[in-house]
Amino acid sequence: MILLIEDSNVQRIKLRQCLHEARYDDICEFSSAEALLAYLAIEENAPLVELILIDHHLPGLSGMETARHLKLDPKFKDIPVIMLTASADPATLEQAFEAGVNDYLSKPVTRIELVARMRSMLKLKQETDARKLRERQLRQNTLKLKQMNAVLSKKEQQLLKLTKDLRKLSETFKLQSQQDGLTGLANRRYFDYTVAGLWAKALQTKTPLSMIVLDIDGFKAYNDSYGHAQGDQCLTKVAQALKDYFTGKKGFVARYGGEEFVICLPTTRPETAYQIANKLRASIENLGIPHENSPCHKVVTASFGTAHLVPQAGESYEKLFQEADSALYLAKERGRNRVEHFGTQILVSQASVSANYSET
Ligand code: GH3
Ligand code: MG
Ligand code: MG
Ligand code: MG
Repeated sequence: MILLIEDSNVQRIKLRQCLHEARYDDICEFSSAEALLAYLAIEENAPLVELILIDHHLPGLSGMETARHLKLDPKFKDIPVIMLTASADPATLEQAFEAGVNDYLSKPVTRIELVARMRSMLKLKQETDARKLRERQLRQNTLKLKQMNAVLSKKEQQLLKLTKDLRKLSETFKLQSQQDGLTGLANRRYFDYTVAGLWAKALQTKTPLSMIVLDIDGFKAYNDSYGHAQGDQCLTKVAQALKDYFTGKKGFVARYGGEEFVICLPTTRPETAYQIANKLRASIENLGIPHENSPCHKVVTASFGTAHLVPQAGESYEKLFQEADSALYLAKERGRNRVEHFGTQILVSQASVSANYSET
């Protein structure tokens, strides 16, 4: 839409005629700047305006003053203004351009000149509008991108935390699947897994393996006398004594089940395994846990069986365990709170075990 502001009816009709001839039909006419401003003040009108043709000499606000007024308002500042003036003296024109007038036409206006100026102004307006639209879209896209980035980085952080939590959980599960809940020692399952590995390695390197099995004496009676909860505490203390002994030493300790524990010692001589078992036996006795109804003592004790072999193809670590278990059975039979070795390799009595064995 083109706005035409001209106070002279004659001029207005002439201009309208020119515009129609040039196929500009969407024209809105005013006879004063005030009427124009009132029209523009209605919000929905301004976006429709493509060009303003304004006479310089008007009653009230002049064309130049109106241009200044419009250019100060962000809503109208991009509407091209062509001023129609009878006096084209340089000083007036300079003022007009300073005020924000985009172009001028000298009166009397010719159709050719009018159309040429209008075309270039309308082209400029279209380009300005297109650029503003692109800028607006760019701003919106940048904003969207920023929002998406923020969401993404939040999601990324959540994912990282989730991964960390999952890893922690999986470590906890792994530990739980390997540990005995009461004593914190390796459980039977992890014992089987680890000892199978130690056995395979010993078989490959043709090195010996020793095993110690121990079982608390009269533990049923202990539970009966002191209660199951205290029985648990007793198991924990015995397990701790085993852990303490093996801290910094080779030897894989596990709770085999109930009040029975097992230790696997790679590359260890039978005498050494026997001596270690005796030290463990003494340290359990020395815990001094009262056991009034023990079948062999007044404190908690344990019986031990040891066994030793160099793994052979076709055998399994269960053989070694069974031999150590048989020796344990013998220790129970022979009065408890003692160590027996499977087979005949060790014919040392407890009394003759010297404290100077090297534990290798
Ligand atoms: P022995 O000297 O021949 O080994 O006799 P014992 O009484 O120690 O052996 P027995 O096999 O008769 O009893 C073992 C007891 O150990 C029975 C069982 O209730 C108890 N026990 C097994 N596991 C646990 C446990 O986790 N906590 C407690 N408090 N007791 C347990
Ligand atoms: Mg006039
Ligand atoms: Mg027992
Ligand atoms: Mg038992």
